[in-house]
Amino acid sequence: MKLLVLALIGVACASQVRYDNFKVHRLFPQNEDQVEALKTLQDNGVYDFWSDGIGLNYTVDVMVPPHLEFNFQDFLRLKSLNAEVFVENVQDLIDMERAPAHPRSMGWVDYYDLDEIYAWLDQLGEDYPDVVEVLSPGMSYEGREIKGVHISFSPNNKNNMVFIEGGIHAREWISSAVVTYTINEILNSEDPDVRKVVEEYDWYIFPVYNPDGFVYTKTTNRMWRKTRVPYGSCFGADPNRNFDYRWNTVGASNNPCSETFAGPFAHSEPEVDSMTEFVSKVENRMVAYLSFHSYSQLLLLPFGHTTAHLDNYAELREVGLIGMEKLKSFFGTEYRVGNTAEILYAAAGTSTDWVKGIYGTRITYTYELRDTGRYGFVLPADQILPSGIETFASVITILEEFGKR
Ligand code: 0X9
Ligand code: ZN
Repeated sequence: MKLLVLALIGVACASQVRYDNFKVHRLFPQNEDQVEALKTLQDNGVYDFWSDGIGLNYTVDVMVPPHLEFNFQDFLRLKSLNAEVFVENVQDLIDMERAPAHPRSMGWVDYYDLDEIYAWLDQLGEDYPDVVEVLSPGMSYEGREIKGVHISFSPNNKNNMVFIEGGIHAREWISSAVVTYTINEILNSEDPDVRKVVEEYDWYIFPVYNPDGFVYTKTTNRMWRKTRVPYGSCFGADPNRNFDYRWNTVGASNNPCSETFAGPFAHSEPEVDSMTEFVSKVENRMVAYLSFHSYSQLLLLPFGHTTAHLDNYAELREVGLIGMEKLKSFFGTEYRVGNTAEILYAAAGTSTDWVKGIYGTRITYTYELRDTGRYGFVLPADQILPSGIETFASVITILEEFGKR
């Protein structure tokens, strides 16, 4: 309890602490060995013990953050402790105290609608007025905003900017979910190693690059990939073939009915046009550009039009491998690392190729998130949190590694 109070006081001035998916477990120690183990656990300060007394005649309530849930379960098993989940999501309790701002609170236990994601972004702007600026530099064909956040902990970080884009392909829901998870961790992680890294950077983060397509996957066709611009009898160009670098030279189609239709000309899609315009205004401050897709568990390096190892391929690969080791350390998820054309297929006109090709940004990666095909694009919601945890950690490791070089 004391810890929690201190934590709350500590950050109250800066912003609200959030407890999304923090569970409270109620434990029933039945022998002295279990009591001693719990006391030791309390002493090491990792978990927040909501109840102060630990003894044979007491129940013990412990709050567990989502990223430590697995460790905690191990502990329970090791000590044969009887337990039940007492509170499923602490943030829900906190939200119930306040008037609900939007229908569902973001918790990474489910895939959310565009309105919910945008309401959450707006709420962040209100909750963190000194740190979060809500932006909507982009516009979709059907007139939806492409909303994102600029997170800045210090004006000194201005020229150390990381740009993150998710949801460029509509059906790849896990991408938008991992990107919102990333925003949440940047703002709320209490891990000192994470804080050190995130607070050294300025962040521009857009979880839903293709909002028309995203909405269409919710209302009409779960498997929609492209934009929703009408082209004759078919709809949509592939936004990730529409960028103006080696546009439509390989791995793209001239057929508007194809899933990889490059569009009638580069930047024909309003989403790509407006967002590239925005990137061109901030690119001089950009050190990294990360694009999130699914699926296949790959970390892709430019370029997509050639298997040649161009630019800083070697360091991107080296650091990428270190990042993927970190990613694997949580749940054993394995990624392959390499040039797009080499380990996936040739594809020109992608966002990261454009950034690397036109601006030469040093750190440029495309993630193909979970899984390897068992569920494909329809990744079960219970994989959102583990995907978020492992992916975010790898991003931090990658930035840390580049920082050392
Ligand atoms: O084909 C794509 O656009 C991406 N794969 S997906 O299954 N998500 O559609 C791969 C893009 C490769 N990226 C770069 N060349 N940068
Ligand atoms: Zn994709």
